[in-house]
Amino acid sequence: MARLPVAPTQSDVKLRGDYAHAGPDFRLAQNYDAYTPDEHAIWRTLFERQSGMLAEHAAPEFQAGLRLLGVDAHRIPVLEEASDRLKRLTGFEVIGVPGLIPEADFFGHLAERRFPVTTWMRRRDELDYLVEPDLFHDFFGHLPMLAHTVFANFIQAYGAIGAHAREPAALKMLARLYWYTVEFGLVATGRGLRAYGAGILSSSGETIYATRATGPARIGFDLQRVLRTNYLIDSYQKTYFVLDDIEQLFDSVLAADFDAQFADAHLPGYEPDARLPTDQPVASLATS
Ligand code: HBI
Ligand code: FE
Repeated sequence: MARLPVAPTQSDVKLRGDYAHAGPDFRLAQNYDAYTPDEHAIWRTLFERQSGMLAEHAAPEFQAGLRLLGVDAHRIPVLEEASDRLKRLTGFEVIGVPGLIPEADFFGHLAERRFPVTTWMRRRDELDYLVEPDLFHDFFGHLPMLAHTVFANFIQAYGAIGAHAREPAALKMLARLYWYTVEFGLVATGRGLRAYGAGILSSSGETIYATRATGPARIGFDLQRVLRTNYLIDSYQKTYFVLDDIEQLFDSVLAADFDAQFADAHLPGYEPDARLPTDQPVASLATS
């Protein structure tokens, strides 16, 4: 799965995308005919593996979103087709990008209801893990939830907050929020714990781990706690935050005073495995 560096543009990961041909806002045309038969086959392998896990592990909103997008298991999706569908559903547009892009550009796109999707596919020796987000992670992991209006509204609001935040400490807090929700979020349902995070649902190992394993802590979502919690980029998470429902995410962000939160951004963060007396543990796991 893709594990994003905290500050992608300052990381020493060598980005492999075609940045030379991207536009000033990092847009890159998909160049669909350049995908090889093996790349289509890699898509199919990943799609079949992950979609088989959704019924028992994914939030109902994610499953519904994937159906609404009408994705074909057998070939790499055409971004413009998905974009047309998503635009009709929630007004979100899909644009191609070479990979990780600078935070300011990323936030700017989200704030304008555009979701950037990496155009290249991982190699066959990277089915289970890669450092950068690729097409499978971005498309399969992220687009289904963007077919849900409240979630789409949350992403736009998140982008708008980020577009106004410039201090590195504030960006660090926003990265934690994205990480623990959009990438690694869980939600409680009447049928047990389910994942809605793209980092979880684009990884077969973490899909099981996040929803079933006894090791990690699962605690009730608390915006301030999330904004202060450091995360791990090269292993499964030690802590997952659980929403009561998707609306809670948008509501808590709408109600929050981010400037007050950012004022504390210089304080040391909680460790990824911190356990606080105020944490509300969620006991139920995924049930089939
Ligand atoms: N760029 N393409 C892409 N995808 C991301 O998820 C992404 C990014 N740039 C910055 C970024 N994420 C992070 O800084 C998040 O914390 C927002
Ligand atoms: Fe992602």
